[in-house]
Amino acid sequence: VDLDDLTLPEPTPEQFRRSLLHHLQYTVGTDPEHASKFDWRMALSYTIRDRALEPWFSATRRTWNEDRKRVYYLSMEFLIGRLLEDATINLGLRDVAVEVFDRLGLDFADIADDEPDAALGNGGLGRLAACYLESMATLGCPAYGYGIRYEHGLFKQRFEGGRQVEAPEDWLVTDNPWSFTRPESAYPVGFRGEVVEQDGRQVWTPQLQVLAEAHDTPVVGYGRQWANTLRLWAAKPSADLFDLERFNAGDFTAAAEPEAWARTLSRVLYPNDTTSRGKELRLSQEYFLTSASVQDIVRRYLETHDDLRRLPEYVAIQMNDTHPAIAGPELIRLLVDDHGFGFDAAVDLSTQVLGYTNHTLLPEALEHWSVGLMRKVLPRHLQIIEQLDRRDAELHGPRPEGVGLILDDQVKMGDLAFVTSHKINGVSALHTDLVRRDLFPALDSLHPDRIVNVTNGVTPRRWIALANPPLAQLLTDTLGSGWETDLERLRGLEDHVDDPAFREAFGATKRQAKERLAGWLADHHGIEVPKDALYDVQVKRLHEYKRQLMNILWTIAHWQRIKRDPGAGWVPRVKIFGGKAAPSYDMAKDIIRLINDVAAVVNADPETRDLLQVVYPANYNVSMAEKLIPAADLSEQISTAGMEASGTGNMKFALNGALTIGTLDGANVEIREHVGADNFFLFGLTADEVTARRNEPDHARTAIEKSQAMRDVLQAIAEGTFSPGEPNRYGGILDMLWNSDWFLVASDFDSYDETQQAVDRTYLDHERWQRMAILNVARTGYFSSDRSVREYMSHIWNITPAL
Ligand code: DL6
Repeated sequence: VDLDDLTLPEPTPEQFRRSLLHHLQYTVGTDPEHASKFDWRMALSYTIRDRALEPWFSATRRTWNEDRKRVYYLSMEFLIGRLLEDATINLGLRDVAVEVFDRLGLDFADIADDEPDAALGNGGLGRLAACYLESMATLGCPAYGYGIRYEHGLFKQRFEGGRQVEAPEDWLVTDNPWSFTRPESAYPVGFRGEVVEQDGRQVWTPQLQVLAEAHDTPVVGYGRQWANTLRLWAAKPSADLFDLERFNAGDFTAAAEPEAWARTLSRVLYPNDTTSRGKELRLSQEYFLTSASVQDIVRRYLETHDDLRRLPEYVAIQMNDTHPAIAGPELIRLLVDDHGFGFDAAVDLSTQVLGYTNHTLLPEALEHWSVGLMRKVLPRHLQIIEQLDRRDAELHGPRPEGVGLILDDQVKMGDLAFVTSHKINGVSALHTDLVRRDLFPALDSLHPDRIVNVTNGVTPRRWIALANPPLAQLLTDTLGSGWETDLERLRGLEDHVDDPAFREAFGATKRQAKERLAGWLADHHGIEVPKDALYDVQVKRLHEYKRQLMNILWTIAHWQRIKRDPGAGWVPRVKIFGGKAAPSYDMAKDIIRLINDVAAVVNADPETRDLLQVVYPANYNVSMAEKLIPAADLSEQISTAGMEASGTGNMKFALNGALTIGTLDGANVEIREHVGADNFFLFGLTADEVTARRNEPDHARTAIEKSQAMRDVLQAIAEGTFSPGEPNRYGGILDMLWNSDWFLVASDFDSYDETQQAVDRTYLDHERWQRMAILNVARTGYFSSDRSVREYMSHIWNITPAL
């Protein structure tokens, strides 16, 4: 077959229109007169998808023909959001699509807005994986993302009486036009059972077997030269799981139980991002993803090679945190049990192939599995881990207390990932230092070359071109095209910072984004906000270390001050919050309720209404972020220093011209270095000061007693100002603040307060603010995920891109 015959030319508007109408009729099965928004979206998606297939096929063919090394990115989460508009932009078809819909009397943006978010992730780690997939495709790095095709992604959030209520998310309820089912790519994944020794070999006979079926989504790079694959595994019970004997005996429920268990493996995303609860289902999900992926990787390699010893020349596997850390033992198992390798050779080979990214130091997020559970679920893997542990002890002599893969009957997944990887990376310079110093000091001194830093990045295609078209247009008008793939070119904006016309144009892009957000808040959430206030935004998962609590306490302090002196020339502010709390995280849910309670009181106050408003649109997700971030003037990055590994929202805001109020935490440190200390609102204790402060007895009480503002706020809460008739509603929060305050809200409060006042003063100096905002955009090109992916390619994966 001459495949070139099938190649689609770059469409003229007329050809695009014909394609669209063709799909509407022949794929969706309707006509323009009767088509709903959904029908149009599907027709558009198929039209765009047709064009994505070409770079997808050609990249795949080239990778095979040139026998290229591939990267395999294993992640339990891919927070990809919507795909349609992103693919349209990356294929260079947005203008044509807008024009065609215009001619049809329809609005492209409105159609694109119909797409549900693919919310297959909780937050930072999953969104980072999505940015990296897009950058790998843009750079021509042959890669597969491997994940789970959860039927239900991250829960939907709504508020009832200010409280978070969760409902299941159902992105797959309607057709997913982006996904191709590959029934021929299905792998058995075994669980439980026994290991017996036969002729000196260990033979594992699993008790349960589940099939992992591949569903592929093309990920198109910007400039349509390359596309990679996101392969998501869906769990299907293998035929023998259905117990026909029991069924025939009339016990229908019991007969179907193993089948139902199998399906749960890809049923729901675990909704916690920072707590590892050590549950059997989670471990099983992690193994399900990992085993299917590793089998697929080895199968693909063996299609064109016969010597597994050369695997590291062709395969790099990146473990996105420890969730897929069972990849080491799994690869070792395949090499030893199925391919006749000796244990040491298998370990050496696996280690050369694997890399591990650490995304958190929070103790509650560091995964460990009890030996008992491991033995039950993955008995052969436990043997391998024990053998690895013994081997490590033999190689390195007596080990200090606490060093080893198994401690207190728990398998430590971070240590396991470390010893089976050739490189371990943190996600910002500060975080990597802390990983070295606090998390893996002993392993680091044994393997001083293994820990490296790769500071996170975000894709400018989604976070500027898609999310902020007016700013993107201004960048193109000012710098020419090309900034999308060479973000350091933003530096060129510095030449224009003194030009009043440019500053005016820049200000206009922010105004447009604010108008768009205000319109959306009114239409979709029934919230009216002024368009000319300072938009002060904190959007991210709810967690005590991220300190949304400090933000809302300050909001109360600010409200009290305005009330005391309403005519003092205040800058009107809209305080915007967004984010979900893990369903079992009670303190975070209390904080959500407090924010909503404060919003209700403050927004109803006629004295302050024009000067302060608090809004918290429910169900924050990627597509909401795309609306909020471009409109922000102030970006709240206020975590307790030493606790936020990197942050990536901080980068998106700065790239969209918001100024940061932040601590010296995660990538804030590097953002500040890049934009310059004068263009960043710094406050708070440093990471080392945090450690020292925590050791001071009564630090919370002492700090509160020193702060009149904080005392006034706590008193108002205690009096029930925000919970009329129920003054004790926030007793838990107050008790925590007075008596423990691990996250040092009280210690940092006054510094935050002073810095917020500096924000107001600066905002009043319009020109100064504008300059600072422009310099933030100009100097944050470093935080493109293209730069991060290039660093992974050269420091970890040892791969050269094809483009
Ligand atoms: O590296 C991506 C992202 C960081 O930017 C955040 O600072 C960090 O909190 C986040 N971690 C997670 C959950 N961690 N685990 N496991 O999302 O990673």
